[in-house]
Formats: sequence, structure tokens, C-alpha cells
Amino acid sequence: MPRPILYTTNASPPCRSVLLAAAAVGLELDTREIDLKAKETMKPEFIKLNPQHTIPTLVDEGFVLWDSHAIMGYLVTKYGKSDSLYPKDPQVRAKIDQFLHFETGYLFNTLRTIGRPMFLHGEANVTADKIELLNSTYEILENLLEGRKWMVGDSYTLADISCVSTLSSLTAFRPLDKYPNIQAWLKNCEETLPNYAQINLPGNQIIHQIIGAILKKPL
Ligand SMILES: N[C@@H](CCC(=O)N[C@@H](CS)C(=O)NCC(=O)O)C(=O)O
Repeated sequence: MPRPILYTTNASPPCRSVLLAAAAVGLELDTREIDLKAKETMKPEFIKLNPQHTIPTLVDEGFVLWDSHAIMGYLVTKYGKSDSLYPKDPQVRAKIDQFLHFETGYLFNTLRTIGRPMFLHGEANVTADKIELLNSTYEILENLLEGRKWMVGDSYTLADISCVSTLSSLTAFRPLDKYPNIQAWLKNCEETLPNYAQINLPGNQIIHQIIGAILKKPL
């Protein structure tokens, strides 16, 4: 059976999450590098594949799927030897879904809102409302992780895998000194998720270098 194709690039947190999920499932993907600077997602052939023009985008024997959260759930359901990353129990799965939506609505939204003007235009000025967004994202996550080793249940799931890549990039704006719960959870992820260093660190370093070169001091 041919390996599923993943259109991806290292610097993209949702792409890194899908690669972490594939590693946890023990699945090899056929990765195809996308150059975001060259606007390759805007090329007609890519838009034909994914009109939302985002990566990660998966093609599995002609079945096309985008959005990291949808892709990760699909990979676990189709290729997972167990459902431990995304259990079928309705309440456990619902809590994981809650965190997947938190990733979209808070973590990625915050990274995109503050980071986009930096990546596109080297914009160093961050307005008060954006600082407020960062404050509330960090505060909510700190509270969500109170007394918890993992986001849902007693072992890592897609919730942790989805949130860790974006959170580890958000720390380019502000380190975690004042957030002990997030700090401890990130350390657990670094130490436990299969192939974490190999998959998450190189792309994350690119994000940290770009943001670090623009910001004079942490937000
Ligand atoms: N919520 C989406 C976010 C995907 C996304 O916005 N990806 C960015 C890269 S990090 C992208 O493809 N940007 C190019 C574009 O929008 O044209 C997911 O989890 O997959």
C-alpha cells in the first residue's frame, strides 16, 4: 500500500503536530515540502487540491484531507494499532476535541494574530490588544493544566500532540517563567512524545529565530 502523502513544512506548527501524531501511530508518511515564502499553497494546482490553501494537507490513496486536527484523528482511526491517542469513549474523545478546538481558537489564533505581521512584514510593534490576547491564552492554558500531567486522562493523546507544537512556538513571544503548569507539561511532552526532538525542534527553531530577530524583548 502506498504511504499517505503529506504536504508540509517544518516551520508550521500544525504540520509538526501531524508528524508527531504519525510517529506516535508508527506510520511513515511520504512528505512533500511546501515553500510558504514562495506562496506555493496559492498555486492553482494546490488550490485545486485544497481550496483553503493550507498545510498540512494529506492525500491518502486519492482521499484529500486538510486541517491538522482532522488529519490526526483520521490517521489514528485508520492506522492506529490502538485508540489510545484518540479513545472512542464519548466523554474522553469529547474532552480531546475540546482541546483541539482550544488549539485552533486560542493557541494557533494567538500565534497567527501576533506572528503574521512579523513573518510577512517584519513588523515589531505589538499592540495592547494583542498582548492581552497572549495574556489570556497563557492564563487559560495555565489553569487548564492545573494538577494535570496530560491534558486528558493519564497518558498523552492528540490533545497534547496538537497543542505542544504551537505552544512551543508561542514561547518565542514570551517564555514560560511565570507559568509553572505549562512549563511542567511541556517538559513531559519533550521527554515522552515519540521523536519529539527530531520532529518539533528544527521547525520550532526557525520560528524562534525569526521572532527573536524582530522582538527587542519578550512580550
Ligand atoms: N487550523 C489549520 C491551520 C493551517 C494553517 O493555517 N497553516 C498555515 C501554515 S502554519 C498555512 O498553510 N498558511 C498558508 C496559507 O494560508 O495560504 C490546521 O490546524 O491545519
